Amino acid sequence: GRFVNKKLQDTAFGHNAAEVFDQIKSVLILACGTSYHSGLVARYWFEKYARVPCSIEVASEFRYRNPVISPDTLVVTISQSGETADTLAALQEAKKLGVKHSLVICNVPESSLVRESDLVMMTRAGPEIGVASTKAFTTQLVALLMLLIAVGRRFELSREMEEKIVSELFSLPGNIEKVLKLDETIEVLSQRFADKQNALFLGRGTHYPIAMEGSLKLKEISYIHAEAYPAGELKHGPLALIDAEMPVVTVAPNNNLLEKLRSNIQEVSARGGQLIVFMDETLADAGDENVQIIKMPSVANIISPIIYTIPLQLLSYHVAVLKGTDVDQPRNLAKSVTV
Ligand code: F1P
Repeated sequence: GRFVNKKLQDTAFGHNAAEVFDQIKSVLILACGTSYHSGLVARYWFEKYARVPCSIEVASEFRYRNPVISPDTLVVTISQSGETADTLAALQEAKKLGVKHSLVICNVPESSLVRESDLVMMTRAGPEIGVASTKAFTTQLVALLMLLIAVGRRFELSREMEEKIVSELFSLPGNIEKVLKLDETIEVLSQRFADKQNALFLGRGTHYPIAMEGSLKLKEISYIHAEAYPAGELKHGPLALIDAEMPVVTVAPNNNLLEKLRSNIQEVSARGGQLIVFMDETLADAGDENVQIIKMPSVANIISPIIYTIPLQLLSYHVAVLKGTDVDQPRNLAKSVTV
């Protein structure tokens, strides 16, 4: 989009953005559902790359505990529709508690959250036709990377990292094209899910929220009970569930957490669990009878959450099509939850 230029201007977020960004001491993210998951990824980014103190909560819980919040916090709401009642109520609660600055990442310009926020970043993903957020999610992540640059500059984001983020953003279209070529492989893979009642998703670091999002998509459109765990939590309970009837989807990009993830993969495979591992092509091996490896393009850590989301979305889509559920209009769900 038009905000991705070499010199990201503060004004991309609103005319008084520079003034706001200069004052803030921390970031608080509030969102629901898929939008909450993009916020979870952003928390890793803000803290890891820029040392911006960042907290996040599901907006639907925020107002029930009289949160302690400092006025120089930037409240960032994230919402595809801009009409999610809980997110709106959380923003209003934050203002009541004295917060002075708010920013929304949103896909609908004429929405309530846009009206109620000081600063705005439009995702411009185009209309989300289906109920379940998909392209809204990946564009939220892009918007959050741009916010990381704008806010992070005032904290400890290095010049080098800033340039890296910009150049990796430019690499996204080409990498996404590559991932979309996996569509047929994933369609075949989806057959392994159609008769299953449960599935588990594992990830670490920024890819734990991606595992959460993969599991939410499977629930929303394929009606398969799915849970996501940080891979390290496997041995603290969920391992008891593993058998051949529980496919385990693992997101394993090329980063320094991969070695730890490998031992989790062995834990599952040794118990007869069926593993599907989305893995960087430069590291992928052949797998074994219990482990199916799907080779992903090798990408920089900073953008891999965006890239690894796509095969998980495709997987839910193909499982839903196989099961004959309505991909665009899942039962019981509304496009924007306004009550
Ligand atoms: C939040 C959300 C979506 C989900 C569904 C119900 O919406 O939980 O993530 O896919 O549509 O609402 P929003 O605040 O991002 O519009």
